[in-house]
Parts: sequence; structure tokens; C-alpha cells
Amino acid sequence: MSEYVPPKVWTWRKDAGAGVTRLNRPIAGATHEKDLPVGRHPLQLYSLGTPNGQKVTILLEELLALGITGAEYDAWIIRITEGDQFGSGFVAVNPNSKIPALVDRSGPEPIRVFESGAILLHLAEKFGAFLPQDGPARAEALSWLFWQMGSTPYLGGGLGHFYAYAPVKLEYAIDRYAMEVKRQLDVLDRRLADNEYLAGNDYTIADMATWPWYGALAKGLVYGAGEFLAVQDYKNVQRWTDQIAKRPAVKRGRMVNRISGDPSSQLHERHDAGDFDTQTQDKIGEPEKT
Ligand SMILES: N[C@@H](CCC(=O)N[C@@H](CS)C(=O)NCC(=O)O)C(=O)O
Repeated sequence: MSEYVPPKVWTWRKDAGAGVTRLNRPIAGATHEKDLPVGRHPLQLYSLGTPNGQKVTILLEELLALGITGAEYDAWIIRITEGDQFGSGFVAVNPNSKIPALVDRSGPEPIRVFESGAILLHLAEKFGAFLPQDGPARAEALSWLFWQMGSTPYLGGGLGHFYAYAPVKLEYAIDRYAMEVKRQLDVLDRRLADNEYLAGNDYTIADMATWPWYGALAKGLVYGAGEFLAVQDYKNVQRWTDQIAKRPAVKRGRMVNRISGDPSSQLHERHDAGDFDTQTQDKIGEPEKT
């Protein structure tokens, strides 16, 4: 392979993307007019059952499990491989064109919230749950929440992209990101050696943000990279992953807006608590090929 010499000014090669990145553009904004649907609940979520999407549906299901009825929500599906994130309605809610995005319609004016960390914080503060009110525990929870936001692009956009999706296997890139992701797993492993959860004794939005990514990674479920990264060696991450996976709200949250896997685990849209029993793909239709 000949060495790439960057030109003086970068230009957009429209055929360059791979996988979902084939839809990437160097410009923001909507590509087409499309309104978003609005359901009957106070919270309207526009998302997909990827790890970033799961963070929010896990929190919503946890809040509902506590009996907080104000957390009732409609979860609408945004198919990012089909470009739904570039529809005008979605861009008005998230100018960054990425799921998840939330509209909180419980007050006099709708409030839009984008970026999963901001959504978790908005909901945890609104309902006074899964985030310590003050003191060192709150600082710790927020630190780990923002650790996840800053760290995961190295896992997804870095390792995941170059190990699993890029059309060429570049040793330099894979090596760089494998090193960083293993370091991140070690950061988590050391923290979880002495603490049940990331913020300490309590299960918080920091765990909900981190588990869908690093828990899935620990079980070899993302990018097929489990063996490559020797994930079984991170014993405390494994313990924490298993512990959180057992929570009924986590099991439900993982199903919402999911379009791959066992049909009984796919609830494409969620508009009612009863949908988990009656609206999964094994009951209403054929699973999609993704
Ligand atoms: N930092 C963002 C990341 C969101 C994100 O990367 N979402 C992905 C799916 S997991 C997406 O919508 N990708 C569509 C695209 O890039 O066009 C967050 O935490 O909300």
C-alpha cells in the first residue's frame, strides 16, 4: 500500500465511508424535511438500541421501576443506517445528528436535550434519583459519567472503527487504540476492585452510561474484540457487568429500540409498559436483517 500524502486542502471523497460512516458528511444540518412523531407521554425519546441509546432507556426503566410515573416515555426509532438522524425534525432536537435525543414535554415549553450524558443528568436531576444530591459521592458520580463520555470515542470511533469496520487493517491505528482501550478497562477494573459501583456504594447514572459500552465489551459483544483484548482478565469489570445485567430494568432498557439479536429481545418502539410483553418482534413480525 502506498503511503498517503495529505493534500494541501482536504476534499470530500463521497465513496470513502464504510458501514454507517458511508452516510457521514463534512457538513451539519438536515438533508430532508421530516417531522418527528409525538406520543402521549411527558417524555419523547428518539433513539436506537445501540450502547448510547441503551443508557437512556435503562435509566427510564429504572425510574419507572422506582414508581416514578413522570418518567413514562415514548421511544421512537431513529434508523441511523437509513439517515433518519438527518431529518429536519431530528436535527431540530439534536443539531449534532446523533441518537439519543430527548424532548421533555412535561413543562409549559418543550425542552430538547441531546448528548446521552446531558440526558442522563437532566432526568436524574429532574426526578432526584440515581445521582447523589451533593458531596463527594456526587462529584465521584459526575466524574465517572464524564469519564465515559470522554473515553468511549477511543473505543468506538477508534478501536471499533479500525478493528472492525475500516476497509483496511492498519496495524498502527489498531495498536494505538487497543492500547488505550485496555488501559481504560484497567482503569475501570482498579476502581471496581474496591467499589461495588463506579461512584462507590450506590448504583448511579455513571454505571448506566458506562455499562452498555464496557459491559458489552467485557462480554465480547462489541466489535468481536473480546478475545483480542483478553477481556476475561478484567475480573472486577466482569463482576460489575454481571451484577448490573441481572437488574430487571436493565433487561428491559436493553430491548427498547433494538433492531438486532433474538426477535424476543427487540422492542422496536416503546409506548407502554405492557409493550415488553406484547410488542416484541417475535410476537409482531419478522426481525430485521442488520
Ligand atoms: N456523544 C454522543 C454520541 C452519540 C452517537 O455516537 N450516536 C451514534 C449511534 S451510537 C449515532 O447516532 N450515529 C449516527 C451518525 O453518526 O450519523 C452521545 O453520547 O450521545
